[in-house]
Amino acid sequence: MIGFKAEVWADNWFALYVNGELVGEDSEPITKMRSFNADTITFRATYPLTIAVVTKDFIENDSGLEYIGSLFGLFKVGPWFTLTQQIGDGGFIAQIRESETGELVAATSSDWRGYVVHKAPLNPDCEKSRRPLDECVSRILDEPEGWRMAGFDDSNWVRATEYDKEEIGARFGYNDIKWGPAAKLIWTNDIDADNTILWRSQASNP
Ligand SMILES: [Ca+2]
Ligand SMILES: [Ca+2]
Repeated sequence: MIGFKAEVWADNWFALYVNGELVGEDSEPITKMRSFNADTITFRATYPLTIAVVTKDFIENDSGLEYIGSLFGLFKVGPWFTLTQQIGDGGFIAQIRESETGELVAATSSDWRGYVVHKAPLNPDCEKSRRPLDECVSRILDEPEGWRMAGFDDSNWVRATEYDKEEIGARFGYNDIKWGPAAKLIWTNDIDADNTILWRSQASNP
């Protein structure tokens, strides 16, 4: 077993699995408003690493919207108030180093593959609806069996799309980590509607 250090920033939440085991998750709950913290997670594992991550963009319910019926995202004033109710967006970056040598062994990039299990709204014109659960359409899938394990076939999953800081609006905790040039901000090609994504990558002994 070797010691590793993973650094992760997610808009808004993540859970990290290595070789099928949960090694850590976002230290702030997804329900915390504007959760843009970075996390450092240490763990021990044996090469090759099968890295599996769940990322979630915050949504208030299956409509895919956030700040439903709220004023400036601060407090609820009633189901008729839709000023800041919106479709939020996601984003995610991670890098993993060997603890002892500091050598980078994994980093998010377009080589990562993703599978969207919660997509909403499919009809973005429902964004200011007063009845979003009735009017926004979602597509929700089960997690595929065994997707965190080494032998899982992810060849039909989509390749990640890389984004820059401005496109994702990466801030706060994002700036607390020294990201190596190999680590890219990723999501699928739809940062708005794709809310919960499963990600996979592999790392072998460098
Ligand atoms: Ca978000
Ligand atoms: Ca969203």
